Amino acid sequence: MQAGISELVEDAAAHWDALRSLHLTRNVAELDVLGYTIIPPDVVGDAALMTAAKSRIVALAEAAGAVSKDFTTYQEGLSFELYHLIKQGEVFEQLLVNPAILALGRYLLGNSMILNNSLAYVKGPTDKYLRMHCDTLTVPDPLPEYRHLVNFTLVLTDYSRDGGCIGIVPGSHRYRRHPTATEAVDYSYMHPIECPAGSVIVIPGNTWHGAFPKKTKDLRVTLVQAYSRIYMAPSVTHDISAEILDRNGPDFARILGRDLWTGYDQKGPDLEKFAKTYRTQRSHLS
Ligand SMILES: O=C(O)CCC(=O)C(=O)O
Ligand SMILES: [Fe+2]
Repeated sequence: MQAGISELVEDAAAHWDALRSLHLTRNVAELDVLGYTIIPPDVVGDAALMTAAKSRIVALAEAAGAVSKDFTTYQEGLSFELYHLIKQGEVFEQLLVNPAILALGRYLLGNSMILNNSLAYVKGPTDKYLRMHCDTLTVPDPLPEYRHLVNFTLVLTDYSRDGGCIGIVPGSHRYRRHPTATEAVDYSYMHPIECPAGSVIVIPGNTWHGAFPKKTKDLRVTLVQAYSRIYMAPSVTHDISAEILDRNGPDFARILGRDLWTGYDQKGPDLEKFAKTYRTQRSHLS
């Protein structure tokens, strides 16, 4: 067998084993047909970490003055945002390498996937919708058929329509374009994603989504971990302290770009790292 083909065969078998053993095959079908999926709490695991993440995010938001801003930020319908959570608590470091998230993420983005964004939202009552958009903000139409970026939304409080949950247009990933300004505010096709705390909503970058107004008085709390293929410029810095890298394993370091050959200086690239690029060129699962 040719080297390139054997790599693809190996990659396919390894991904299928991981997806099957973690009970994620149904999610792959939903991603294909609907353009999103919900990983249920019992498959996500990490219940204690999710609860701890919620308390930490609310405390960070309050310390950042969220209460006086009614939990809003710069854009209509957008909740109070916190940035780069993995620099703000060990709990976030651990959730970054959740096994179910890694298995689905690597199936969608290749084993070489890296962290693109790390965000948290705290949303209070609002009568505003968050307008619909695709998360591949920097990719022009026509959007690519395979995934460049995937948003893993960790649901830390129960999601309901009246509670201002995310809304998704099922099947919109097939349009392979961003919504127009008119389409972005036509919420009639937006389907509420209702699910219990502890779930993870998987939203690949082509899928149209927004959020509903929040009629209930409590806070909606969300952690977003977005991952991308290696050639997309990350939204957050990968400059993470040695202390944080040392206390986490190799998966963590890889997601933070420590296997990338790019960013070299006059000494040139690390050839061992550079060689791995040829594998990703041959298999979109690598
Ligand atoms: O959680 C929400 O309200 C949606 C935010 C959003 O569009 C995103 O995380 O990409
Ligand atoms: Fe989004």
